[in-house]
Amino acid sequence: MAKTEKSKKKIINKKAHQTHVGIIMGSDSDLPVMQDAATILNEFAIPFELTVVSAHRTPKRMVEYASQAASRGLKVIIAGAGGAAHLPGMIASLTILPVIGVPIKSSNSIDGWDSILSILQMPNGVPVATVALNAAKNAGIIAAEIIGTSDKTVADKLINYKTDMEKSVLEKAKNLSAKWPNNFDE
Ligand code: RP5
Repeated sequence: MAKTEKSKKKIINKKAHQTHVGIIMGSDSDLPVMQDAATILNEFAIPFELTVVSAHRTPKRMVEYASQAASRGLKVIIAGAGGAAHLPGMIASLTILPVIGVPIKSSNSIDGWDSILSILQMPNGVPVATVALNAAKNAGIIAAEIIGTSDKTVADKLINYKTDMEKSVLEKAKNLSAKWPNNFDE
């Protein structure tokens, strides 16, 4: 292999090791929901990777992804799927990394409960931290909170995020009280 090719490969590998969160989904049709996790991780400047891994259509890829995740330097996996949503649970069965599951209301969902229960009702010993239906943003925030336990920069960003959220709600309450006075805020 030429020297430049070798060093290019080194740079790519180094980059892969810096990735802290793996966002995976059963199909690219899950992306409109799952991209909310990517957006919030970008806000917190947390490096992530995003790809399709299907429990049913690419079972070998799923086993490989889960088995290599920790040694590749990932700290958390966010897994989203719809319908018979086996991806998060199967990933959790193959890694000791925390797995956050995002139930998705997809084309093969009856009403979303199928996805929720497939991800939520895991047996003892193999937990999946399950967020609400389509709540990929919250999955991203939990991932950031996990990273934030050992990364002060991320922890500080989370504190700012929560402070901004509080300010915005207090502002809304203030605006409402101008038209709808309440004894609590008097
Ligand atoms: C699930 O089936 C995927 O996670 C997706 O939510 C759903 C539909 O997939 P496509 O048929 O759109 O590829 O495995």
